[in-house]
Amino acid sequence: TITPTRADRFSFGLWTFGWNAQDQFGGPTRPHVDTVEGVHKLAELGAYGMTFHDDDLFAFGSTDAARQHEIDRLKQALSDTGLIIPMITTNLFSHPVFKDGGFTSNDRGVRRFALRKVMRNLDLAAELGAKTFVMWGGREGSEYDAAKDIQAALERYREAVNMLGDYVTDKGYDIRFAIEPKPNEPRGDILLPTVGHALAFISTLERPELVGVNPETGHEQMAGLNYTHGIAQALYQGKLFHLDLNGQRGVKFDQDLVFGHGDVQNAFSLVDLLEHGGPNGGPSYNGPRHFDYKPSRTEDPSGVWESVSANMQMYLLLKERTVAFRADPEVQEALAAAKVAELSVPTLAAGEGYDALLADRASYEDFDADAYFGGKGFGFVRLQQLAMEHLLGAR
Ligand code: 3MF
Ligand code: MG
Ligand code: MG
Ligand code: MG
Repeated sequence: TITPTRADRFSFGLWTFGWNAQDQFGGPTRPHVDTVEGVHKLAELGAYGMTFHDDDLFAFGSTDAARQHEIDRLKQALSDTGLIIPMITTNLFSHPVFKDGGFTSNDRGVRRFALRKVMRNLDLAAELGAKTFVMWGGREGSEYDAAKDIQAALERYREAVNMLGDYVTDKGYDIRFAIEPKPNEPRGDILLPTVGHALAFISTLERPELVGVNPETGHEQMAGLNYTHGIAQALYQGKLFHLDLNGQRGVKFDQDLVFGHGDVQNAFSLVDLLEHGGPNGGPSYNGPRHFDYKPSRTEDPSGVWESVSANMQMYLLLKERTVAFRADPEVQEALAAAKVAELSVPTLAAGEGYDALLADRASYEDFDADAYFGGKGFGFVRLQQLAMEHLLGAR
């Protein structure tokens, strides 16, 4: 079935369906969507959660009363629908004060203000029961190498995340952080541009266990990378705390298309990984299936909700296709022929060290590299063709 239910754990950012379609080259093509309407619509369409930036819910600079009013309206809508808030994030990129970044602005006053804005939003995250706090540092970067000391910027980033880790720990909040990498846009170059950069940075922190990643499909693909590989490494390192699913077609601006409307092959392998843990098992992902996309500027309000449904349907269609792929005996045979499972066999025998390997003549002295495969290939293309036939519904 491709009808979404709560059990599928689909969530959407308030800024996704809420986008009024204003871009750098033109004004809005649609009215703004009210939070309460959005929550009801998501619940009706089968989502289980909504996420937001502070500034999506209440405008930057709102009075305490105006802020509270919006929080109260949201809480009422949540209790009326049963929708939850699995993740919250802070906007450190829209207001002009953040033009050179938040945590890593060259200006120290901005950095202190950014920390306070995040702390206030962490209190709200705890109040609403969000378990993940995403940090997308869209303005943390530069256009000009001479204008930014990258090592100092990383040190300030580290200082910020360390202090925020102290804050949630001291407050007893059940919240973990997820850093969202992106290579560029809006800055010419953004710090922590890929999953790999973010993972390396996390290992330098004082509380690395509190911090993981929130990889976005399009962001990795903007860097020319394989999203499924990035997600697999994040899972392998126990760092896949959250994710942003969408569609992207190649190395260009951040398109934020519907999930599966970009590189559909990669979307297929991704869903297979998330649902089944990859060809050899291994950890799969239990968190929200979160969509961070933009309903295209061409769409009217009904097209917005159709695009919301399209994300969930694409995910469920791909899930169906991956189940069929795995159940197909011909695929199982092709997987075996390709030795996909053999990669899970340790290269050394149990307890074997380099002495035993050195003593094993078959591994080297008698190993005939030229004759080894006897002209036989791995059959990876046949396996991929079977995957494509399943993806296209031809099997
Ligand atoms: C930009 C993004 C961001 C982040 C968001 C999450 C506005 O390309 O992807 O969306 O996902 O800030 O916290
Ligand atoms: Mg995102
Ligand atoms: Mg994005
Ligand atoms: Mg985006």
